[in-house]
Amino acid sequence: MTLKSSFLWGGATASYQCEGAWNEGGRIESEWDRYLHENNFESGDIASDFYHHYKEDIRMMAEGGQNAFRFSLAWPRIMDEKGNRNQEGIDFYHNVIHECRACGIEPFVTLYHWDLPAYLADNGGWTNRNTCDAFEKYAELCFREFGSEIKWWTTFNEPKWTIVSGYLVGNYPPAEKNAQHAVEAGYHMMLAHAMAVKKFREMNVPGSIGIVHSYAPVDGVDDSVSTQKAMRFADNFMNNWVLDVAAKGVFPEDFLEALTVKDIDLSFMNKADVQLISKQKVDFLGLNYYARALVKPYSSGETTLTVNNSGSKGKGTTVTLIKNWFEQVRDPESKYTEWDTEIYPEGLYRGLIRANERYHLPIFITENGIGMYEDVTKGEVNDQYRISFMQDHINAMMNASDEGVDVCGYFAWSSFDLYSWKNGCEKRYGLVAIDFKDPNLKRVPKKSFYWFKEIAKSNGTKIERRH
Ligand code: BGP
Repeated sequence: MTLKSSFLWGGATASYQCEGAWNEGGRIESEWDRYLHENNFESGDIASDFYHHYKEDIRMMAEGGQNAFRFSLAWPRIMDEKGNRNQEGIDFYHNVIHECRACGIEPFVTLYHWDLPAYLADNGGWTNRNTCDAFEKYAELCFREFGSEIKWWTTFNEPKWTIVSGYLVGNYPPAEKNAQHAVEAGYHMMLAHAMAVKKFREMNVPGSIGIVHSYAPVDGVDDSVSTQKAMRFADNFMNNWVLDVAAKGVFPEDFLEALTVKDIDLSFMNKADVQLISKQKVDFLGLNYYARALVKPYSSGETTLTVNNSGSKGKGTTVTLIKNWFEQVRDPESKYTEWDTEIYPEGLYRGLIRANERYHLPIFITENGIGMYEDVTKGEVNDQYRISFMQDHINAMMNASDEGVDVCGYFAWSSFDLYSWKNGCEKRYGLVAIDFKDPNLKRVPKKSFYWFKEIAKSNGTKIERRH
């Protein structure tokens, strides 16, 4: 079977990771600027400098046969500390959208890809319910400003990773290890999502709205009852608190119960807000797929959550173990990247089938890609590994589509090389190479760019099909 003719083929980016120009055009400080500057970590101050290169980059997408571009609006560029509009920032996004349209590229917009304004972080960030009100105002401004130009909207990118990393692993701002705060912040993010969807409906914005989730389909090491229980804990922790809420309006009951057992105080969940959440359902799901989660029952030890942000130097240091719930394990049969990410295309196929069974919604693959070290100084990067990775994952997606899953688009992460959170610019995902040491940030398409062009132009028929 072939994919629908309206299928979107593109690349994805995020404002902080690609724009640079962190203190230009009236942009205020974000939580990430402050965190990376204060700790002297590699930052996205310049990144790919998309702010000044957007025309070149968007034209290149069109030359690469792409018909869509996923990007995020930066809240700190659009609104100042008093909640007033920043015209220069708004104009920038009008220009980006205009360029997309001029090149035949469908803009696919994320409202929030992690760049929380720093002044809101100072007041408790997502642990403070006021941040939900501020987000609603920001979303309203975006809908009013860009509503007539955008068909595809998403509220949040990956609530799961930003919350888990920010409040449990402690490797993203606000760099805490505090389970109570993690739950409060995650809940408020889902409430803010629902408030934005409500506003979208009330304003009769043309187009559709969804959410983007970092989807980790859960597999178990065996079929035992204890493994199945561990899988349910893992699924609630990794997926359901975002997807069930966005698609069905409910928090999984057994998850709330398990949190209470862990002494989490849920009294902040007030009735009116829970009711508001229950009424706001998305039109579609955006799923970012990098890897599945293979789990076994919890055996011993304290809760440990660590992420490898050091590449080959930190290989094997990633641990996800939640006391009394589950442990994530490595599959000895699988290949892993230098950053410990399993390469497992079948997980995408199975995950899509499950998501379709549970939610019956149209689905976009909003991110999929592989992070590698690459020498971009010696002409075209011959990234055959990326081509194989994408070939296998697009094949998996098409197999799911053949079985009736309504897949509407595929976005490669990333359109071009950009800044990777805490990993720096040397963890490369792009279809286009950027030499970050070159003052002009020269762009050169990689081999995968040309391969993807043929796939997009053929609407997937050039994928080598395997079951
Ligand atoms: C997703 C994020 C992206 C991007 C990608 C790759 O979780 O939505 O922003 O960064 O993963 O991850 P990383 O940069 O950590 O390798």
